[in-house]
Amino acid sequence: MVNFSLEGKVALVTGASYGIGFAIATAFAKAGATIVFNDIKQELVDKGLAAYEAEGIKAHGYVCDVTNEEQVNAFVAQVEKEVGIIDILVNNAGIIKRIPMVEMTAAEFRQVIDIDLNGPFIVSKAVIPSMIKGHGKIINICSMMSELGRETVSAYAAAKGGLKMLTRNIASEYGEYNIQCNGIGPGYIATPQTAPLRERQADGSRHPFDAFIVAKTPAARWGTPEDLMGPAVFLASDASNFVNGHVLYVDGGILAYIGKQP
Ligand code: NAP
Ligand code: GCO
Repeated sequence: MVNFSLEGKVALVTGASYGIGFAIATAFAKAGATIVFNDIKQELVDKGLAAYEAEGIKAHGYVCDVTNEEQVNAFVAQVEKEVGIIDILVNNAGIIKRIPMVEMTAAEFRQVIDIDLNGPFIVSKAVIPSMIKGHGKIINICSMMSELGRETVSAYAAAKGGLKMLTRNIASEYGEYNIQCNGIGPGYIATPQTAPLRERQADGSRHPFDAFIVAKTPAARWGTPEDLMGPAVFLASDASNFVNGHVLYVDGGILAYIGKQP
């Protein structure tokens, strides 16, 4: 029988006070997992805890910046002591800066790389030693920009392209220890991160990018965080124990589609 259950598992989802991480963690909880999440501000951790409680989920929230190796190591040790060994890690925390490359400072570029690529490296490195003793699942939240570029997102695309290859490398290096590392590549999902791309124009019309994405998506809609729940539970469960180094695109078909003739 195929096993999609997460009963008895401890799942850490980084940056999961809201947005995609919150939806994935909620799905994991409904599948039986104990939820651990972090954010960089206590007020957001508190807001997240309240949001999980409203869903009937008793989550464990911690303040931790994924780019700070000392903080991450202390955080993981604290979770292992207070909650248990982490069976499932979702590297979800991430930012984007939409700036034309020639106008982006090196510091801005480095900040995106630090959170979106160095962060997953640091957190994965902290949890793998305990996973090696048993079994582990690592899911990296990649992007359309793991495969495609577009104007103003050079740092983000470089980070998410790198995250795809980090996913493949963790799969290659630790697969023999029964650790599976895969990616989820969401399409365009309606969250705070993409709100600027969907806001109404001054004249009340739709944002041009909003109309563009809907035309580019065979499903003819933006995705929702809920669209990612099933794929995430699949990759976190024993049902995917022979899936390794794969990036599962959950994009409504964007990557398969040349786009509607204007
Ligand atoms: P979001 O709404 O902006 O949420 C991002 C989360 O990451 C927030 O909770 C944020 O906390 C947290 N975070 C940022 N920097 C952090 C750090 N240094 N340490 C710990 N937490 C940190 O984004 P989202 O749309 O849910 O996206 C989640 C992930 O999916 C990101 O990796 C994003 O790149 C990826 N993704 C999004 C889409 C999309 O269309 N939305 C598509 C593909 C991939 P604060 O609020 O405190 O900053
Ligand atoms: C953008 C968007 C995208 C999405 C996502 C697509 O500005 O193009 O923010 O990057 O966030 O990554 O998969």
